[in-house]
Amino acid sequence: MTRTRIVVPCFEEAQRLDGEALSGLVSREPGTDLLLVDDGSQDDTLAMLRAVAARNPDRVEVLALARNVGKAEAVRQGILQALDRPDTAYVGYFDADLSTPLSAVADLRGVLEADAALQMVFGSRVLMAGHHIERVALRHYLGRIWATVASYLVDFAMYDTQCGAKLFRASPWVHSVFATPFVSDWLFDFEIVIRWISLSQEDDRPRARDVVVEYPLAEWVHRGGGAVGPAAYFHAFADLVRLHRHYYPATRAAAETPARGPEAEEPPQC
Ligand SMILES: Nc1nc2c(ncn2[C@@H]2O[C@H](COP(=O)(O)OP(=O)(O)OP(=O)(O)O)[C@@H](O)[C@H]2O)c(=O)[nH]1
Ligand SMILES: [Mg+2]
Repeated sequence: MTRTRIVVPCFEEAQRLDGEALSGLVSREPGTDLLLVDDGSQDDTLAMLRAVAARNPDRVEVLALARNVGKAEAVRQGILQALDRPDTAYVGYFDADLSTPLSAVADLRGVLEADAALQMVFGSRVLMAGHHIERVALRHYLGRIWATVASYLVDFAMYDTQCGAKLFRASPWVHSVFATPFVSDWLFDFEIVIRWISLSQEDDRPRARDVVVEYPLAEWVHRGGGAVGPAAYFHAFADLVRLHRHYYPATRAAAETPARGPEAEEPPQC
């Protein structure tokens, strides 16, 4: 059976970790395994992760990083380890606070299963009828402004780049996106898209807009108690400058390149 492997990056999460929920996912979903990454925490996080793995030895593994490297690098190292396993069909990451419930893993996988052309599905926090989305208002509005800027920069519409629930097809293309460290930390979710666009100038992969989709989550609840404070917005701005320096103008040119294949051809003249 092929596997879905979910990376959960954890930094000083001893107060928020829900071992029952993590174990619950692997009992409920025989095709989904967890890769819990301790990002050099000084609290009891690592011991708690190891306890979850001990209860589910074949389904949960722990990657213990010796020092704190930040979420982007912790996720990247976890994803690379998951992609190393030959039976991994899908790989993704979910935030440790489980603001996105783990039941969403199956929903996101369903999107990739339904369309073999898709490479990435991003959970999106869209408040709409029938969906339970609880966000802090200020963060929601700042997120909307950022998503508008980000959409402009990559030349296609995205609603929510920052949600900590994403799933990818375990393909060589996706592997190449995670192969080297990100230049950003707070904006690495967005850098994933930028990188795809940049790499599409070097090989024959399809355009990002044809392989990335967003999925409106059924539930997302702000948990609080995390490390995101006002300083995060300054870090994000510095990341944006770094992204611009590192990837522009290659990304701009690639984003504006017409699609390959029949749909890219000139429409017939009549
Ligand atoms: N802040 C932070 N988070 C990390 C780091 N390494 C891994 N993470 C994990 O990244 C995920 C998201 O963390 P944050 O971006 O800080 O957001 P948050 O902690 O959910 O903050 P809130 O939105 O206030 O709940 C969590 O699973 C963290 O444990 C790190 O160095 N710093
Ligand atoms: Mg959170």
